[in-house]
Amino acid sequence: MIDKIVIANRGEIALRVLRACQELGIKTVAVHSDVDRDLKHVLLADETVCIGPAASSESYLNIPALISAAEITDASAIHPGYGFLSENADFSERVEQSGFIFIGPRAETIRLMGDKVSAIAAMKAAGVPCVPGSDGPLGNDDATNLRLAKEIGYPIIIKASGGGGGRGMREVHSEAHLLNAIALTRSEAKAAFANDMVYMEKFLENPRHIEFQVLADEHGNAIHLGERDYSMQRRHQKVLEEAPAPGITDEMRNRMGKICADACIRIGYRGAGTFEFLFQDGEFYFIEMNTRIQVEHPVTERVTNTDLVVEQIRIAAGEPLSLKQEDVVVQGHAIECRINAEDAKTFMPSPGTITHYHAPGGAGIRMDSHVYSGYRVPPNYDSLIGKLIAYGNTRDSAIARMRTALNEIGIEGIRTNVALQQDIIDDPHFQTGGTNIHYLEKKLGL
Ligand code: MV4
Repeated sequence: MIDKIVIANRGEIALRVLRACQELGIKTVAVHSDVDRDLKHVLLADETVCIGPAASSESYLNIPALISAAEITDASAIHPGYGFLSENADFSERVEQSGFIFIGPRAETIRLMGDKVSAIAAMKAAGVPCVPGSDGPLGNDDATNLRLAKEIGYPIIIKASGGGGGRGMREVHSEAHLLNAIALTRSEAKAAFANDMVYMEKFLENPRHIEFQVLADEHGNAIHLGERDYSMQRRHQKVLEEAPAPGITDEMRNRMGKICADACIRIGYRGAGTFEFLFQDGEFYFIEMNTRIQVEHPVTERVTNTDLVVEQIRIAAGEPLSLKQEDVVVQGHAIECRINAEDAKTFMPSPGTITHYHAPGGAGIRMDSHVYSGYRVPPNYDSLIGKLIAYGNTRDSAIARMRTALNEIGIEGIRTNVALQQDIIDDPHFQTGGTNIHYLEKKLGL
């Protein structure tokens, strides 16, 4: 049913998708920009198509060029990876209208989840616990908004419905600042997202960020694959993720996972997805749903012994899920360190030629990376050059293996964040587990 896939992405995720295709006996088309001819997956793909110049807006975000690439290679499906067009409902729609399979949810689902007000309303109706808030968009009546905030109780947060991932939000700590904050967030949202809809939530001051992985097919089956903790972040950039989340009991996992899987069935979800929650004082609060495969999917794959990209492709081909909920067992512990080409002090990208590359190995180690000795990291894209995943029967064993692997990794010629990752792995609070979303920024003195 799917015999050739266009990989509409670059870097490590393009290589990850290519490997899944090869395993399934599916032919691959690598599309690339002018500066990406030497990407590892481009060298390994069955066919390649140059789709434009270095600027993403003219290549990896160029919808007509991507659809043309599928047409001229007679492909059957397009995998969007993460970032770029992966959560663009118009792209998904145009792919399907052109007669290709979009490996992801239906356009209407992407649209529903892209708009945070409609996403929260759908989840609330499906029985998912949400943050106490305005239950819909804020109107323009000042008295109503002041009363609403008082009822919810300060501090509150104003968020843009078109935002997400940390864009378009403003905390409000007292009544005196409320109306101005609403007006500011609204005008910023209008400029950034061409959508001035905003909503209000109780501001949770010290939450952890915990997300549940789900898979749903077109035959009414949906399962969850447990949760990940990705509280270790700096300026909304995740640095390290792990599965399972420290301190989450089997009872909590099963209860919340079932709520997410049931919600998938309720909204007619298809494909891989992630429910993002804030977790504070033992309670989960839904904030957003991601409709793509995520960067950190390998930690879930490792602890559940599954292949999420293979499942995505099978679902897109109309096949039923290859596992049932009772087949999913969360076993052991996995940690992922994102390896970035960046300056250790300024966090600015550090592109350039990798003169020497040596991947770590050994028991329980997986390195997902597209780089090799002699590869030049172009300055045009994000700075992720690899993901190092360590697995152990226990969290302590995963940490010990990660420490060994970080010490073994060899990347020369560019600057990386390996030393930062070593510092986190050796941090006593990280070792205890369960640090909140503010921990890393505080540690770094920001
Ligand atoms: C919040 C919050 C506190 N209370 N919502 C930021 C990213 C976006 N997905 C939602 N975000 C937040 N929403 C309420 N009601 C705090 C954040 C937040 C955050 C969340 C996850 C990871 C890092 C974060 C960093 C700053 C703020």
